Amino acid sequence: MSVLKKVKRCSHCGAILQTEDQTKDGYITSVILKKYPDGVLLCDKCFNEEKKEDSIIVLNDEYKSILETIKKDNALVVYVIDLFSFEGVFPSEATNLLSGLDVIAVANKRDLMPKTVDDYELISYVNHRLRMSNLKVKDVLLTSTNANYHIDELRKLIRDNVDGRDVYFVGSSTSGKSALISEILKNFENKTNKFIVTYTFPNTTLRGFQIPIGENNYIYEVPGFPITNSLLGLLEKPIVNYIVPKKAVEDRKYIISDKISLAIGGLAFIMQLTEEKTVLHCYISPKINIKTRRGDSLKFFNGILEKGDQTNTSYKFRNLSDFDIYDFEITEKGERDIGVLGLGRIQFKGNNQKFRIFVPKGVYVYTTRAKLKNVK
Ligand SMILES: Nc1nc2c(ncn2[C@@H]2O[C@H](COP(=O)(O)OP(=O)(O)OP(=O)(O)O)[C@@H](O)[C@H]2O)c(=O)[nH]1
Ligand SMILES: [Mg+2]
Repeated sequence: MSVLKKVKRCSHCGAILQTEDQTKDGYITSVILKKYPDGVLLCDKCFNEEKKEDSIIVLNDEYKSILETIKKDNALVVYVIDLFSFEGVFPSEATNLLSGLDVIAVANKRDLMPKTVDDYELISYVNHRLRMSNLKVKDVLLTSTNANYHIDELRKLIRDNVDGRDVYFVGSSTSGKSALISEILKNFENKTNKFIVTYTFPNTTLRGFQIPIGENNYIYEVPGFPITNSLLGLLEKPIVNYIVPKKAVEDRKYIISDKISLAIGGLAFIMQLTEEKTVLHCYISPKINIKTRRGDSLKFFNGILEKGDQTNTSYKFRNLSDFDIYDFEITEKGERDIGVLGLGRIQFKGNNQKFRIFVPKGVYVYTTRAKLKNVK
């Protein structure tokens, strides 16, 4: 009897999928092919390219022009990082343009991280992430504007390093630059005969405050990097209020396996493709419901999307087709994080797991060494 079999192709480049030769077109890991015989599949090459593209933030010319001005000015850079929503805030275009300048890295929103974790551990993590950028970091400081934490220290660090130069606060939008500057100004004595004014950056239409700190030097707040790869930049305002925690997030613990998957509201969905159980520690705003379900997992997540609870789903992402799908193969041992930019992070012990993760289209999802080493 003759046998007719449909040939599977990569949905992106069209190459015929094959599992034998990694160097040839259409190569795909066999476990993915077996697990999803009917799914839409990408060859490994297209899959990896897609992943890279999604994490890139494109800076417009006006923005680049500001960074060039900072470079020419040989200014002191205060690089503000949102400690809660951290990865993906280093657009390489920006760090390249700022390379060589003195940088003070300020990891803000310390109050959202657990109190039980010591600063040393957090600083070591921030240093680890900064090493991957080209920045010449002179010091790292953890701050919180809400808890008035290390504001005096920041003032002092700037004073000790300014050396008559201009100071530019840069960082992604919503990292807390304005909040930090206004805290600093609470104890600020203007010893110059100039005023604080709004200022248009040269060759751009972008504006910020100009604060005189010496006869010839100023503090400037640079408009934030766009956060179009974060849920904070992609979701509608009311739901952003639910995903941004108001205080330190507590660990919420769940077990998943190839039979049990996990939904984080209607905003992210995690399936495991390998069998052994994994304990997931979710550091996500308590206002977002986290649920696990055994069995037909996609139906489960689809059900959540269809229900459309306004506190846990976005009207912009209501169908599975509105989600990007990533497969992560965890090859490292030890504590790892999976992060969904803007939503939070999920910590687990690396054990050769393969995860399939659904996130709203365009959102950056990543895996790194865990931000916190010890999970209780
Ligand atoms: N929990 C917490 N929230 C903070 C902290 N600092 C700032 N925020 C909040 O973060 C949000 C953004 O703060 P902004 O100071 O406006 O951020 P920005 O970096 O100036 O943003 P752009 O001007 O858009 O680039 C606001 O809702 C602040 O209340 C902090 O230390 N802890
Ligand atoms: Mg601002």
